Amino acid sequence: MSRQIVSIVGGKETGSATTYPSTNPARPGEVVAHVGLADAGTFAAACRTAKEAQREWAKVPAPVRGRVIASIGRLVEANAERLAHLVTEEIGKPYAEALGEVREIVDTCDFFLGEGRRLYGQTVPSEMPAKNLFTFRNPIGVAAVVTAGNFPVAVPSWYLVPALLCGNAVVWKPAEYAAASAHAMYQLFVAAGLPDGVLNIVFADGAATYEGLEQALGEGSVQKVGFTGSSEVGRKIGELTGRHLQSACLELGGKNPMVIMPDADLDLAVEGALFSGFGTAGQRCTSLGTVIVHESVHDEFVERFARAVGEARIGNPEEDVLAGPLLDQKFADRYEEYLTWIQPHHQVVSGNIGKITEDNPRRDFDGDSANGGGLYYHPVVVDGVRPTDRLFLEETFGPIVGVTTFSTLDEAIELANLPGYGLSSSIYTTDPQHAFRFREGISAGMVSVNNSTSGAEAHLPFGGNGKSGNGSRQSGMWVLDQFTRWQAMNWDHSGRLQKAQMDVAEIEPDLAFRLPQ
Ligand code: UN1
Repeated sequence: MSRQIVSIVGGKETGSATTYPSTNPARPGEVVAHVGLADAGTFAAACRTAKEAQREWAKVPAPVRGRVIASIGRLVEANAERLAHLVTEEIGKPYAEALGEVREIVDTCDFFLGEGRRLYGQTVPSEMPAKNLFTFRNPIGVAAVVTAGNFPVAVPSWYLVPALLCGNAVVWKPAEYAAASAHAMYQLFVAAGLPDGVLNIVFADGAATYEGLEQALGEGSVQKVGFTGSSEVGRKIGELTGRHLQSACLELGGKNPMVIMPDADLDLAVEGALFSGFGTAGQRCTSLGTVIVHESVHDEFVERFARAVGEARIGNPEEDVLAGPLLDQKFADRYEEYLTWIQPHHQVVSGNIGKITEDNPRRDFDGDSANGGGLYYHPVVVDGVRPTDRLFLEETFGPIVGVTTFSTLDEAIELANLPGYGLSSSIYTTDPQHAFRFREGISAGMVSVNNSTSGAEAHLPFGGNGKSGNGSRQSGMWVLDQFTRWQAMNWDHSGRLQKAQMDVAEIEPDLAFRLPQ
């Protein structure tokens, strides 16, 4: 069933300049939603509307805002299956994973509903008598949130929930190809009682969003930009916000390494590599990039890994499959380009590559492959990857994993850091010393031991370094620093002017004192 959806600003549907068809990647002929795209002016106007609404929203006591977050969680829970089916229909994420993604919104609400009753500031002793010091967390104002479509609802909730809880208004620009899922989530949020204008959803293409954002920043109607997407666009957003003396919250790509030590449980490592590399068809920013396996277990690991990949079910995302189709045609096109990075010195150990079709079939495949078919691709494992290869150095969003070898842990850590990203990482080992040495040496914001590179829990800090982000962190209590600014207050009730650093009592020590011999 195809829907017509448009941006909603201040509680009202807006007009749109053009229409974008968001299609089902399992059956690209099927339009999930006709999405009206707004222009830059609409985006900037949404930020002005949000600015207006934010004043009143900030006055609502934080515990009451926390109750709204609690209601959002309940509404999402009560609509979980519907929302998850829509996510599966629109971006091809296997249903079990889509349901997990919806669960992540509820987890985020569960965490932040209590924060409404904390949102702690501090009382701090003063250096002078009859004077008290305090800190307060103030909302920042308006957050413009621009999100990708591989996690069309969970990742946006990491921004939206804490931003709203802290007393900010939000203008949310989701990915066009995941617009119907975003629109459904918007409806659940407003059903919880958010006043008009506190949460606004704007569908727009990248160029209009950038222009609208530039205008809004110039007008002073945006105080924080949250962005999840590519490193390339992240740089542009970082530059733009920097010019306006703001620091964006940037969550970008990854080339996430998995190190396999000679002491690893190889069955566990194979299972971890399979899910890390090919779950969500390799389209998580936390997906596995390169397996860095010790030379002594390389042959055995590669053989078992290739077998597991060969046996994995790819197909209809409504069924019990490891992966469904790629998110959208533009991702399929880009992925086909990554396949051209495979060189003569590489060995593809996983079988066929490219799109699954009647002429390029896959065992047990039950997806639609006739007449152009769904955007299904063979999962690819490339052995013999070298540190100078593009396949080793650059993110390859999609179902392709490289394999390389090492001889010492130091060398493995160096290889793991070489591409210059720093989102997630993993090590398989049974030796705690290896685990902690790896943790210390790896540049990534997240480290898994004997677990997938993907699958971070919603109440730990999520975020990257290097090309994966600017050090900002989402989730849990750490994200509060993105959506609030600390304010320091001092209150002198002595009835006179006490000058800091000058009118301070001195206690003279006897610094020449020594213990008797
Ligand atoms: C992303 O791909 O942008 O840790 C986020 C994970 C998920 C989130 C991924 N919880 O894999």
